[in-house]
Amino acid sequence: MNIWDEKNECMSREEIEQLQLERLQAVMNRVHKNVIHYKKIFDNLGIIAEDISSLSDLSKIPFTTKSDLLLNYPYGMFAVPLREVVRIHSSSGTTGKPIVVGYTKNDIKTWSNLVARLMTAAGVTRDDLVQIAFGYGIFTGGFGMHYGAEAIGASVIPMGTGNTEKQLMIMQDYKTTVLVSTPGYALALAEHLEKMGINPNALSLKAGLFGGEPWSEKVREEIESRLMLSATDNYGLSEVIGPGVAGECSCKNGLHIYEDAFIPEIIDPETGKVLPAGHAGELVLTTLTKEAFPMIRYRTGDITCLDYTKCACGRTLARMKKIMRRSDDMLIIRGVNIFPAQIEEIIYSVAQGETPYQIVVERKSGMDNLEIIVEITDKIFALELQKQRSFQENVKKQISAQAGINVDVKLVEAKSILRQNGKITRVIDKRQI
Ligand code: DLL
Repeated sequence: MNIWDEKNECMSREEIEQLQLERLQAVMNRVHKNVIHYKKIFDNLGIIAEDISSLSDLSKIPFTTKSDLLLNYPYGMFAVPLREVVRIHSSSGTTGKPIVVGYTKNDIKTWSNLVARLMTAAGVTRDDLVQIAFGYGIFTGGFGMHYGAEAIGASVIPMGTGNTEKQLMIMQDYKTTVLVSTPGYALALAEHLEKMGINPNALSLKAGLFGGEPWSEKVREEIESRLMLSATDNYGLSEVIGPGVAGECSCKNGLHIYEDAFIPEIIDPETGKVLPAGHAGELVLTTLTKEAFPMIRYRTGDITCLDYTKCACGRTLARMKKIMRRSDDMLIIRGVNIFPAQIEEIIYSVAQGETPYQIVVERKSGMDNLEIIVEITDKIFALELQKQRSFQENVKKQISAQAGINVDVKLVEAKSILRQNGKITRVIDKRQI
């Protein structure tokens, strides 16, 4: 079994912990000096890097949350001057403004190597043709996976998202061996393949690297049998680096977390208390090697649990179980993160006030679909068809511009959305992961 960085992926537990402690102290010094947010917190609590003499001392430091990032929008959490930043990506905030993350030249190298590790673990080699069907742009998926595949020396086909028929044509003609996408899009490709009457055995796919959204073992089996490939999971988030935080090896028994670059902790999402290994809770990550955008104890909102036993592949890194769910109400639609509060803000602003609505998420022909159902009230111009249409268009346009996804907007009669105890359930998610 190939390992990209044997030195860092196969250390003894003592070696990993020693390296983590040294790097943690260094990153604490850097953020204390360069990030006002952390300087204030450390000074208020009287904490300096030397107070952290073992990894268990990490719990003395408060968490960093999405709201801290929003309060410091856009560049307040950067630990280097902008002139050192060579790349900017972003991800959804809970409302209004997005989260902005930056990378120095070194960060891009670090990131590429982390992604090269997960790709190698999933079986990718320099002989592969890797078709990347993630968005290239402000989302970290496309560029993140692209640079990792190039670091390995594989041939990359930077397809981007959508255009399913063309994806399949290229897959057939160019003899793609590795597919990189969300698991949802892999299912959509499988569905289209069947519709076009193409036998998956006629493709050259051997591996599929899927991430960006939660998926189950059942979905893995479905993708593997419909696309005739070996499917592995990989995990990451923009705030921490993008893809490249953790990935499965061919044992498919948990995602290896690159612990020389990140310290994982599991906490009780209610109390914030650190939980022992094996207990499910919210994953908290501290970055150890990032220059532009270091994060100390970042609350990911993702629920999982950790296993520190050695894997049959030889890696000694902790493994996290597949993400089970979120600790908050974030939705992931075709790989894009959406907070219901973001959508509500847009609906109310177009309606110029509160108005009854419901969000319904379904999977249609393998693709996530988000529909917003809005009751027609005076605000939405009962009886005025043209104005109703312009309301629908306006909501769609603003959600597309602010959240980056296309949605359907359906208008229904007043009082027709089901209420329980007088209240509308805001989000109905009918997808089964
Ligand atoms: O989704 C980074 C990424 C891209 C990871 C491509 C893997 C592949 P964000 O847009 O910031 O970054 O979304 C991060 O997506 O907190 C999880 O809730 C969810 N997520 C990402 N990967 C997985 C996964 C990218 N493998 C958020 N399983 C995270 C479950 C995932 N959820």
